[in-house]
This record gives sequence, C-alpha cells and structure tokens, in this order.
Amino acid sequence: MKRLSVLAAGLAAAIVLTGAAALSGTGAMTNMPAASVANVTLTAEHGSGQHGTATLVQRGDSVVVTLIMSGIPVGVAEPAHIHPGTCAKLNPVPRYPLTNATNGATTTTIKNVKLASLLGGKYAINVHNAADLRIYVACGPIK
Ligand SMILES: [Cu+2]
Repeated sequence: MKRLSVLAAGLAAAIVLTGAAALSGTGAMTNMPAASVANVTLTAEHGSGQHGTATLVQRGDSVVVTLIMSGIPVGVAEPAHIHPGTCAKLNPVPRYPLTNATNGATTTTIKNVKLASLLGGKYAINVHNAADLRIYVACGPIK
C-alpha cells in the first residue's frame, strides 16, 4: 500500500504540474517555470539493505523533504542529511539536516531555500548508521 500511495502522490504532483503549465498560457521552453518537485532514489551502501525515496517539493520559500525508507531496524532512528557532493564523493559536512530516518515517512521543512539551488547533482541525501555516523547506509543524488 505504501508504494501505491507514493505512486499516487507522484501522479498527483504530475497532474498539478501539467495544469500549471497549461494555465501559464505558453508552451515555450524558455518560459517554463522552474521545477517544483524533485524525486530522489536512495540505494543501499555498505551492505545495509536499506533503501528508499525522497521527494522534495517547493512550498513558498521552503522546500519540504519527505523521506521514505525501508530496511531500517525496528525502533531505530537514523540521522539523515543533505550534503554537498555526490554519493561517490560526499562532503562529510551536512548542508541541511533532515528529520531522522525510520521505516516509513519522515518529513522535514527547510526554510528559505529554493529547490532549484539543490538540483543538478550538486547535493545528495544520505542516511547514517545510528550507532556509527561514519557509516553511510543509504545515499541518493538530487538530480
Ligand atoms: Cu549525513
């Protein structure tokens, strides 16, 4: 059911975007609004078996990040952040902390940030082992 609801949310976002483009009255690429939704796939690292998705949505001056993970041990909350860099070469200093990741959805509102500034492969979302922060258990690039 979780996967279905994620698909439904993505579909709803696509419909909203399509509607916004239609209402803008122009199809010219140069006049297209900046992307307001970004989807990130987090894959397991270091054999953690943990993976997930993140959805970043621009809401006014804030970006709302919804992180949905699976494979995290029951009752464990793992630190998660947006870091500069790529998953292959991550700057260890977080740029934006996220709400700790659990099995299920966690949501963070990052104030005063434009989604566009996070796009283009300059940042990645990572999740850390709760007992040893140096161990990354999952990572996904923000494209
Ligand atoms: Cu981190």
